[in-house]
Amino acid sequence: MKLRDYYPYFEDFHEDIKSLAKNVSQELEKRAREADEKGSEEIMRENLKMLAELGFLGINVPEQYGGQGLDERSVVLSLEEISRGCAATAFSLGGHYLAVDSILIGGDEALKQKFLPRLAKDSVGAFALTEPNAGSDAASIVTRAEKKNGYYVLRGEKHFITNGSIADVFVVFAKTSPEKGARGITAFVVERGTPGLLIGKKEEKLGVRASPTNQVFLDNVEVPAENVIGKVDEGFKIAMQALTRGRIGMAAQAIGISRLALQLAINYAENRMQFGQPIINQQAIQFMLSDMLTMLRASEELTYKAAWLADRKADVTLEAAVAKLFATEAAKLIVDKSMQIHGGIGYTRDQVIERLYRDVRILTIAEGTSEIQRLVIFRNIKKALD
Ligand code: COS
Repeated sequence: MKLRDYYPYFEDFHEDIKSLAKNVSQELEKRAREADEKGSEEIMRENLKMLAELGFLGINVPEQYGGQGLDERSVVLSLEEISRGCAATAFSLGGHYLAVDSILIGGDEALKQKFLPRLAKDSVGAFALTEPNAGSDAASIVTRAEKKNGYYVLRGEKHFITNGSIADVFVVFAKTSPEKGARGITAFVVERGTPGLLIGKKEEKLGVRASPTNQVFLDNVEVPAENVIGKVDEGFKIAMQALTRGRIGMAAQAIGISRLALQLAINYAENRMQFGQPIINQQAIQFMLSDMLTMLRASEELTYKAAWLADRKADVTLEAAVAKLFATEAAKLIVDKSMQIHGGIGYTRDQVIERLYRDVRILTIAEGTSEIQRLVIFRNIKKALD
């Protein structure tokens, strides 16, 4: 099926992006099981290297900084296809994009020139906002940044940092004016190897196990003032804007997982014989499959539309939240139904659906829980009805 025949949001070149991403996804799929079982950082490094060589790390970085200069729709199609082959790799790529987007959104020319070419080529990014006591309430972070002789000295502790152990470039959010709440947060770029930047324990996760998640400690890390992203005290908005794009990407990851779960369910139902015939002949199974496709179509529509609006430079805070909420919750249901169709065998490690069941669970939590998406939607609800 050609995208353009079905959705008005795409142009011809998007077809090429999708097929390139599909090809690389097939490669990633070959080691997805091993990566999951071992929780392998090494495989993730190799996967990201492969993606880097094909230009995916810099997909939305303008060509003048060494990237591909493509759009949000290309990001969506890439994440969707990659997630279908290896959800953990798409999750790490999404973490990288949050760092890239923070610099794209808030960085001045000098900062973009300093970091984007590396991030577009082969450096992996991480986005360090969350802290032990600041998850959904992101403005309550307590990591401090104090200015001293042309440097900012960062002190604090970050938690659940995607790519922590493999990132070369960290976007770190810290309080510069603690008394000012959300209006007192600044974004910094911190390079791996900077004294005092310490990577802590790797979390043993339920799913997306090959995507490393770490604690990150900032023990009096001296960051040059030129590494401030945008203006001092204005970092919270950069975080929110980067997360808005990230949420469209999360919705895309949900689509990739949903599509695979549906495909696996159809294949299984066509081949599984019970009561003398394939179970796909049973109306109960047919109805489940129909519901799954309906949810998938709705997820696609919301996600592609949000990306298309983002490419038109519209404010997509609301659309990103709607797409993320719907697509990730739908993915959870779709994967669950697929497992139900698989029956007992689906509950075993032998089946891909067992991995998807674990991988999908993070999507309604990361980059803003479903409850945070509802909060964002509610705050925009009147505007939506104008
Ligand atoms: N785009 C641009 N600016 C935004 C914004 C957005 N999407 N959301 C908020 N802002 C701005 C507000 O306009 C406000 O600006 P002013 O000070 O100029 O008025 C400022 O940021 C503070 O916003 P607000 O008062 O809404 O902040 P809250 O503390 O209420 O937090 C939520 C808002 C809950 C939406 C935010 O904390 C959030 O998204 N939390 C989830 C964090 C998350 O996704 N974590 C995942 C971990 S990172 S992988």
